[in-house]
Amino acid sequence: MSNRTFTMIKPDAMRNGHAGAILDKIIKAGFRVVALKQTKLSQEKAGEFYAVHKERPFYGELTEFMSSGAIIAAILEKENAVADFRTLIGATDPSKADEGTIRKLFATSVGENAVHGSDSDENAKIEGDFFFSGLEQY
Ligand code: FUP
Repeated sequence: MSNRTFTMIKPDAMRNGHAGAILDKIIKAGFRVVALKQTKLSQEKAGEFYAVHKERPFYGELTEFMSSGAIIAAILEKENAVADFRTLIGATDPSKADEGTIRKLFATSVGENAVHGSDSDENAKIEGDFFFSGLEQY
């Protein structure tokens, strides 16, 4: 187990002014920041990141939304990082997310759900390397 996961604070949460509160919750939950940056994806880059969803009906909307404004990308470290982070953010659909989770608190809809969290150790590594060079991961 790598003990690392990858997250993005999505454009909705950035626009709504929730980035600081979300980072605070993440750090207070015991995650160490390995790498962090603010950036903006082109629709092409967003499409590359979400290539696994290429055939899904929401792919166009997803890549348009994810390239609609600034995001914060980060690699996080903690024992059992992938599973614990997904517990912290809650269900993909915020209306189904548990009380106190980041998506319950800050997300607006299933499409604009405030944060991303990797779903496996393998994807955490791929996604972290998508945004950060080895030198930027400490
Ligand atoms: P998650 O792992 O919780 O981020 O969820 P998925 O990998 O299933 O979906 C990735 C992103 O696709 C979601 F964050 C939002 C978008 N999505 C939709 O817009 N509609 C859906 O029905 C499912 C996902």
